[in-house]
Amino acid sequence: MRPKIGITSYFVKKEELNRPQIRGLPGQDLMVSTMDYSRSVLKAGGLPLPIPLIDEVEYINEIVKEMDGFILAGGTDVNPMNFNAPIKSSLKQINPERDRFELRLLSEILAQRKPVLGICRGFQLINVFFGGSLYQDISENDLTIQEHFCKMLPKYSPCHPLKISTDSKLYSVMKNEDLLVNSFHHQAINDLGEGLQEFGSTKGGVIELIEHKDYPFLMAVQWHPEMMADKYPRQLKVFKLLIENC
Ligand SMILES: [Mn+2]
Repeated sequence: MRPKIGITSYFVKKEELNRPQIRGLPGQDLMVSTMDYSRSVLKAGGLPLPIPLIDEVEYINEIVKEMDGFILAGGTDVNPMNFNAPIKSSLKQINPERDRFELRLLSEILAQRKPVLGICRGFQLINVFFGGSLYQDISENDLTIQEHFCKMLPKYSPCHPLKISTDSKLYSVMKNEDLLVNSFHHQAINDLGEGLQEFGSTKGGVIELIEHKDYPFLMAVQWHPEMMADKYPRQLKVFKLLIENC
């Protein structure tokens, strides 16, 4: 039996959809999940199951019980109000409903001791969950001039190097400290959350790989391995690691 992997999705409100609508009818909210996550999970040996944003306690409890592991996926910015910071003009689109749902979901995932992998927004959300903070825009961090939102490149294309620690779980499967990763984020970790450990960062000091110190399997990456896995099969190991830990 393949482990069932719940994948969080975009919640696209009807107000955000411009006409002509691509799918659905006027007045309908949509759940959107990019195919790269599901394809990568399947290829890595898991059963991908994108999950809708339904912010109800019973639903959350049951979905966590039902799944063997979770991916907190990419998406819009995390609302700085979640870490008690004032909103700055550099902030891009936020979705408070998704923040609230995913923070509750993560809390239940941890309560039921299920393995979890965070990607991009998921990486940032995990940090905020544990009491950490974010740079609302990476330019606030004047350590780096490196571009981290490489929209001028194809989705799979390496954008910057990353050094990972030999003590990390990821190193145990990658067998290499030096990775080249894509990059589609403009927020970044500032203060690290309680219990989290940094296991990889750029030369400029941008944190891109974290794990929880005590929890059985909680790993998060700032880049998008699901977009790279086809062209760079080594990136599939990120998903294999999650699945091995289910
Ligand atoms: Mn980056």
